[in-house]
Amino acid sequence: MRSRYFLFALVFIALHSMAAAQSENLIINPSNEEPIVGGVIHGWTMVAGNKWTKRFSNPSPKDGLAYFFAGDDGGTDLVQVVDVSHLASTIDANQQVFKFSGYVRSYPQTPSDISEFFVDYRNAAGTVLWEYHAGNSSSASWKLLTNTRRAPAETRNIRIRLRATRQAYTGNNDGYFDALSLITYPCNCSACQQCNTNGVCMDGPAC
Ligand SMILES: [Ca+2]
Ligand SMILES: [Ca+2]
Repeated sequence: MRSRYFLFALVFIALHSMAAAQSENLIINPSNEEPIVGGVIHGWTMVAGNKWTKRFSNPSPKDGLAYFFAGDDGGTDLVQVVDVSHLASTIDANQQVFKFSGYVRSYPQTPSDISEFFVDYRNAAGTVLWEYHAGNSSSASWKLLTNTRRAPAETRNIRIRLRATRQAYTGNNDGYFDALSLITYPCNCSACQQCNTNGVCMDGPAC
């Protein structure tokens, strides 16, 4: 019996340390599930367009009850800036990895509207040091777009932009977004290894 308790304790410790190594989702309101108050989507800023809201159906959400929808508006950007300055020491040592992921899809129509993600790694002055950009205009299903990247040294915040672009002159802008995630973890390479730009430990000459 004692050995069984010991095993439980080991499993608990292992799960706990895995959770500690990888962060929670750093994005606020990542799936557009929080209530919209006074026209504001909590955690997000409308940089272009002023009709961003929730959409609930036709098509169904990827996650939860709602997703990000730009409304009856042409070209639009919804933005959130994630502060990562508390990780400056491991970022500047080229050891901090970020994994972004999110889902996009469009309404089935011709021409079909476009969804794009921009993930901008920026220094304290707001200069973009590196950018992930991926988009989609196919309507078949929710499509996962993801990127894993070692943050460039001097990164202090990560700006996430959702850009929906309507292809017809009028009507709804049907580039949709849902289930976003940004997590972070240290590379944890051995002493002779280096963390490459994809966040993978590679043997150095001393290994
Ligand atoms: Ca959702
Ligand atoms: Ca449309």
